[in-house]
Amino acid sequence: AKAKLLSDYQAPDFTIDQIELTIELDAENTKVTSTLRVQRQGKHDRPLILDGEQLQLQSLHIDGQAVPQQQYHQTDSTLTISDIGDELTVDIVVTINPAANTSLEGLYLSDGAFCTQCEAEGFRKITYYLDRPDVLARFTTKIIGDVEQFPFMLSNGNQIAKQQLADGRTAVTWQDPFPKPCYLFALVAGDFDLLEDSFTTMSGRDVCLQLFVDKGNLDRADYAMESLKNSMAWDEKVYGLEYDLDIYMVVAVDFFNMGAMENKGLNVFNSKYVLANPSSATDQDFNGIESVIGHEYFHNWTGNRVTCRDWFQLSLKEGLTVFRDQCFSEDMTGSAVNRIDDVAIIRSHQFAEDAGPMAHPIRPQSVIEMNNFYTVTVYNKGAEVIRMMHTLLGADGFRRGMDLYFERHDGQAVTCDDFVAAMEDANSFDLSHFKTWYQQAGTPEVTVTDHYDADSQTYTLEFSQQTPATADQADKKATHVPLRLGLYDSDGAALPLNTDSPLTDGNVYSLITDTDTLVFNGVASHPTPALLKGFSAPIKLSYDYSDEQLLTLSQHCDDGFTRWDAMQTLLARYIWGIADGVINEVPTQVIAGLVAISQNQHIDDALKARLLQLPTVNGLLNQREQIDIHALLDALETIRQQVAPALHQTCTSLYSELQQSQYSLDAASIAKRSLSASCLSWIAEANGQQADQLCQSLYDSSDNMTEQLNALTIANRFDLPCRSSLMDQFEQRWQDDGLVMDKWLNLQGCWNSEQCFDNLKTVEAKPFFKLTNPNRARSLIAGFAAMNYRYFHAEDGSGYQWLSQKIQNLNSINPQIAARLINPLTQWRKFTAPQSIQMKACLEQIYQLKDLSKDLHEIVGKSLE
Ligand code: HT7
Ligand code: ZN
Repeated sequence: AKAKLLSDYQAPDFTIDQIELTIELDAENTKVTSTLRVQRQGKHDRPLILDGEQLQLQSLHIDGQAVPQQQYHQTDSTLTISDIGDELTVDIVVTINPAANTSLEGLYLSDGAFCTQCEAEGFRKITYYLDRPDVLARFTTKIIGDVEQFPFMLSNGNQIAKQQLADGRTAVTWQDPFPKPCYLFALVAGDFDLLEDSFTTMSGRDVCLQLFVDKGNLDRADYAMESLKNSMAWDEKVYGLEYDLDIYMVVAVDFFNMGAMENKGLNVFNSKYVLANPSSATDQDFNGIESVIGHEYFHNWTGNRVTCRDWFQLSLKEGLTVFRDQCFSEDMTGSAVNRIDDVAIIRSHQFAEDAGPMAHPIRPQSVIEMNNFYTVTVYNKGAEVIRMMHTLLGADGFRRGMDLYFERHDGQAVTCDDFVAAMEDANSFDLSHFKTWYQQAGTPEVTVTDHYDADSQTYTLEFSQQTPATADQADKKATHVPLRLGLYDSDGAALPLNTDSPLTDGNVYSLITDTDTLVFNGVASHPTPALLKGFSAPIKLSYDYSDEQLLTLSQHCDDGFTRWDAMQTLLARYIWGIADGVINEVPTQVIAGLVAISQNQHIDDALKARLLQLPTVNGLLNQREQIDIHALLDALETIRQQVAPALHQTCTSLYSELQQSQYSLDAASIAKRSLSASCLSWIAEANGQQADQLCQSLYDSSDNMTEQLNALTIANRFDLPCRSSLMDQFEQRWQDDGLVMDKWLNLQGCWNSEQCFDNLKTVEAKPFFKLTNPNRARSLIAGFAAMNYRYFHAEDGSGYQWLSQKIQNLNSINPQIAARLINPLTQWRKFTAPQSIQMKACLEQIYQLKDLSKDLHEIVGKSLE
């Protein structure tokens, strides 16, 4: 397949301003009739080329006349109609087979319910159309089906008619008043339980809220509904944005490739991001629901009212909407740890992508399969880029920019440049240099050195920046890096920042050139600098901190992220020292620092839980090249064993203090459960027998999934004696509930045991494991390949072969999921031999597959280049 280039963008030759769809539901033979009102754009005589895949064309008419065969031409992916006028009505009838659609793109069946997924290019699997986001049409959709089987037949907008047909079927018609690209089209038909509520907007309109869930799941729908109402109120309060239709529907389905989809007025969700109650879902699941419900709701303005001109602009809606959902979650929980968790994703996943074979800027320049570009770079680094603009302009300036963006572009399909221009124009702020972030892949590396002059009481920071070459681009330019700074004395007290250089609000310094110097005056002694407070830019920062400075920052800094970052830096230093064989032991003052944190009553529980965690393997992998993975894993084990005895006593008493008699979902209770899990894991490291008893009794006595899963996770990680019986009890209790069994599958995947391969075989044969269900497949496969480092990287290559086999199976079932799950193999260049050689051999084998999907072809091809 050929790559498409951003630079080749051309406005469409034709537009469609109105589409009438009639969809007659049938599992194997759905009939789709469409009437398109088409207009030629500009003066040209080019033919109308519609997109379409896996469609059986039944008839084609223009302005009521059958089109003769010589006037049209079909390929696998297009329908070309020549010799047409400037304004025409095209009637098309096709048939499709939803039951055979395991790709979960287009119209498919999810456990008996019809459901669509059209972003990015799925509408072309439903009918012939101009399947591109800059063609905006008003949709009227008639759904015809058996009302007994499908009591709910839903589409975008408002229901305008319902009739019983002569043949006994029912027709329900929906009309969406807002013009939209076809990727926002949705249809759902099935039998559901319905939770209804309402929201009164700031202008006093009542909006009906409907949440459709699988039968019997109403007791798991309340939190999603609450989150939806909170999102609606938040967008009004923070951005003055009100919902625009009279009805907002959310449907939860079990078979879904991603988290959710923001179709206008009819969101379709992976049931994982809707269904939760305390006994079936963890605190983390509840968080996920709040953020995904918020995310899809916020898309109504950032994505739907203003959409993307082309798919290269995906970050226009995704980066911005992730930023908005992150701010929403921060406001809801009021906690610093949200930021830490967001940064952990960037460091463990996005930095890897930036350094790997699929590196791309947040606005990619070349794409083969669009589905491969729904990435942590476009989403999460994209959100960091928006956050940097927020940092530079301040909250009020950013809001002015958003207001201008909507004033200029409501109802349009636009580019990232249009967004930045609105921010610039609303604030008279020059972001032209900042725009490198949209053009350049790779993680900038900023190095800082300092110098203190006691005589003049000046403190000087010298900055230099450099972005390493990435797979897609060799030459890099300096970019605009906002660094939020702080200076601290040896007791950790914040010092005033006196400098002649301009700092923007909140002590933000802009590093713009390759090198620069910043001088602070009136500094009484050599301070400790904090150079990236709040992770103010998605960069790697290096400064040669002493252990004492890191301990000071971790104990006292007024920024939660910096405290966590300081501890992580300190621990990583000794993990690498041990892995490299340079040292054998962690210095006692580092261990004492951890103990001090565990005993510090002024640190809130949520932050303390994060401060007591060791750096993750993924995070560490992004700090070096050519890694001996087993040496790194051994070093992590060594450091755990050295630290655990010192933390044992405090963790034991903290653990018992943290036990709560009653379950509650407020932030303080969640923080207690989180810290209690950190403590339990240190106890397990120090004393397996004690942990065995604690896990067993926590599992037995707890009434909520968070604690039960904490017990199970620790039993599994440390392979405690209670593991097997707890896993069996869990299976007995939840075997009919796929969503809950995903947790169990994930634990089986990451079981660090010699029996793990035999165990995988047993687990794959379980009736609840289905490779066709993305949640099931992901839980087990990613549990193994992305979390079970010891056995995925087994010396004999058997871990790589296991993954490779799953990928080969998934290639024909669901290419999108196969392309996501192959990721750990594509990182082969990171590792030393023999791992790198074995991983590469698996990729080469996959590359030879007959019928390799476009998705895998692009990813595997690039990783072998
Ligand atoms: N805008 C959506 C992106 C998406 C998607 C969703 C579900 C299944 C397949 C998908 N492909 C692309 C999700 C979002 O960012 O809100
Ligand atoms: Zn999104």
